[in-house]
Amino acid sequence: MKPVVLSATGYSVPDHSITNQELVTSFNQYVDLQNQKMRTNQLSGNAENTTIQPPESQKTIKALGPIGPEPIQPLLYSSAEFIKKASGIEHRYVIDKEGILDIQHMRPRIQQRPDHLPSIQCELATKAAIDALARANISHKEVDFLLVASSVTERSYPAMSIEIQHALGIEGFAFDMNAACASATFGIQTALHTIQQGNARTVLMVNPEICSAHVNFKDRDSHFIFGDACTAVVIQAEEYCKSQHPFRILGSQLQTQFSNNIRNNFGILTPLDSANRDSRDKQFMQQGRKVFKEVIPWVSEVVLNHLEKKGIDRKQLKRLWLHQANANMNRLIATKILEREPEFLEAPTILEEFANTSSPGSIIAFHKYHEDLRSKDIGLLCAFGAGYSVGNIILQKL
Ligand code: CO8
Repeated sequence: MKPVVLSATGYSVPDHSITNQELVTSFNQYVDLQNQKMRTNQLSGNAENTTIQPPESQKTIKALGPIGPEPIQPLLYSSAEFIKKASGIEHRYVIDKEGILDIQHMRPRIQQRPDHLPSIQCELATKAAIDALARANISHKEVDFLLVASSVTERSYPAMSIEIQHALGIEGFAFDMNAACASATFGIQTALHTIQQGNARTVLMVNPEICSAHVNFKDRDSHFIFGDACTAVVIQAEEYCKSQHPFRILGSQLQTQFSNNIRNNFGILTPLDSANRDSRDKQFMQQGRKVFKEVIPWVSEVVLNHLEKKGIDRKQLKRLWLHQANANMNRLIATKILEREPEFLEAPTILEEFANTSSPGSIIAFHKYHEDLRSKDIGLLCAFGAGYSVGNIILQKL
């Protein structure tokens, strides 16, 4: 088989960013407002008619008092300390800060662009792609295949990839694919096989994600989880590689297993169901604790099986570039794989700055922490998420 390398990566983020404290301050103001409205409704005897209901995910700390037939379920405050401790997240980049923090709105304010202008994902992807191409030391003319691999695309057709291909002036072909948070690893395997079959020499994969558009910023359990970003990866037949830090792809393995624990409903069919267009399930929903418990053993097992199949001992792993959803989850997965607690550089996290960006997460971790590895060092890029889906790519520095 033709040797194939991951030549270089790049990334881009939107201009706006939000700290945990900013997010929590706005969320808690929203909580105060809702609780005040519920209390007023109760006092005026309108409790049954109120349209303000606590989200299902919110639990009660205490009832506000014996002021109506039913105890009022007040919404609970969020906390920056909880967010940091439970997830490792401190900050996130977003496409629109003001709309998210406005307690009357609580979602990004963005307008549809006219057809002749680049779409938002195209803009993010183009920036990341230019960064990756420069690091790979190649021109867009050397790319034969442009692949978009991401959790969501802002439009189904024309494919985002074809728009991005056009914006970059790339010839050849392009298409979009989706494997949720694991998309980038599924994309790398797609690129690897396309190159090995002789259908491309150089592939440019981009992973544009506008996660903040799907987040329910009124939901205490998940309002802090996501950020927006895009990564780009150049994958090439080794003979064409001109980059300074190439990694040969030693193997790839993908696995999927159905689960409703991370879910979003109805997609492009949403406009057809006018009564439920704005219902909670049209945004990101998850049973976070269940995901945490189920995914850790599964991912570790898939990784260890893959290593065994390739005849690689876990002690040979110098670095794990894991999906970036939760720092505690990554520490536990790394501990199972390495059979000991990892040092920071053995399984680096980028959640502090970026939060969970879905498909770009493991690639951003790779991007920031790979240049120090030495020739022949082996690392593992592993992404996992909704589906469930997991993708492993074993890499060796040339
Ligand atoms: N502030 C203060 N307290 C809180 C908050 C908050 N914001 N939220 C919850 N709490 C409270 C709870 O009420 C609970 O209180 P009590 O103990 O009294 O019941 C307590 O904190 C503990 O709650 P949890 O058990 O829920 O907390 P965890 O420690 O489990 O942490 C996490 C919650 C961070 C969500 C954690 O479970 C987690 O990260 N799980 C893994 C999730 C994961 O990896 N999901 C993958 C999602 S990404 C993906 O697949 C891509 C999908 C496509 C993306 C599309 C873009 C949007």
